[in-house]
Amino acid sequence: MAGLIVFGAIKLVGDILESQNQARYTETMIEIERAKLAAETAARERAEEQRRVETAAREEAERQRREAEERRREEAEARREAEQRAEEERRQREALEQLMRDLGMDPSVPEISEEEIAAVRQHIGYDPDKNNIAVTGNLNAGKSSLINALRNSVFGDSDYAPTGAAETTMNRHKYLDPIHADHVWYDTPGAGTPNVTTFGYYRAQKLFAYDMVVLAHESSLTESDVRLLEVCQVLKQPAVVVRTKCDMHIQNYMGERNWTSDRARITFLRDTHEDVRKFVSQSTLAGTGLDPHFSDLIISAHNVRRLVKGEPSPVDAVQAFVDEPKFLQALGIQVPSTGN
Ligand SMILES: Nc1nc2c(ncn2[C@@H]2O[C@H](COP(=O)(O)OP(=O)(O)O)[C@@H](O)[C@H]2O)c(=O)[nH]1
Ligand SMILES: [Mg+2]
Repeated sequence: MAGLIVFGAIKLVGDILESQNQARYTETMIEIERAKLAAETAARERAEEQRRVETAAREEAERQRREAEERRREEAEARREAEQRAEEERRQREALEQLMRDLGMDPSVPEISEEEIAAVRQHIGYDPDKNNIAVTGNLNAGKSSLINALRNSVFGDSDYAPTGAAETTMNRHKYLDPIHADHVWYDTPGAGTPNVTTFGYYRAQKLFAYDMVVLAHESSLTESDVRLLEVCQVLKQPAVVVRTKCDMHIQNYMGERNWTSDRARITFLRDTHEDVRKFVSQSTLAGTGLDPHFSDLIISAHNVRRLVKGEPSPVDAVQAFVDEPKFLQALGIQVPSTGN
């Protein structure tokens, strides 16, 4: 009996120990499982982190590659544009040099030296404090009449510029202006010099010495008028082209075609603008980088005088102002208020 009890006790102890072992074992196993899980999670997270780092590195490399490619593309584009610009400039230079040769200039030498300009200015009585403006154009173009009108000088005045067929200006003449004190006018002989190039003419007339040149012509523009303007443009000399005697031209349109003055005026103005458009469209300045556009200001000496005196425009279509206000503006003269 006692043996049974002892056995029972031993078994009980054994069972207890067994179950304790079992519990410890289970706990251990759980811990091992937990540790494994934690290790796996950590490994996964590390792998995940590693992937993130690699993806970021790949994306960064891709971004840098794209940026470099974009830079290369921009550089290539800039190179192409620079080449195109250089090519365009080369073409313009060649066209300009060709134009200069056509005008009688040598593109390889500076045209007129500072010394020559200074010497000529001294000779003609150039006034450095004033606007020195030369009026040039063919005989009978209306140059002297224009200079008288601008200064409101009338026949009989001591400084009246001689006009008319018999009164040709053989030499250059300087006229002070009592109305526009900061302007000096130079009447030029204007007779064409035969067998010289346009630049030869420009040089013989010493037009380079003036601050501005008024190129006066009377009826249609001619090739030589436009060429002279081109010399001024090439040399960057301010120039104003004027078509004089518009009253006479409109009167002629009326007489020849038996038209009303209104119709004659409209048609004359239209024809003149068409004439200029034709020259602009055929201009050899195209391609040289110089602007082929120019104005051919339509004026009469009578109206220039009226305007200078502050008189209003006549209402009659033959006499009414055309471009006279623009002409004065182009000369740097304040246009008087005329009340119309
Ligand atoms: N109807 C008219 N005749 C003018 C005008 N301007 C000049 N004339 C006349 O044209 C002729 C020549 O003018 P002139 O000034 O001597 O020309 P220049 O040789 O260029 O100096 C003269 O008989 C002037 O009276 C104008 O605007 N209208
Ligand atoms: Mg004259």
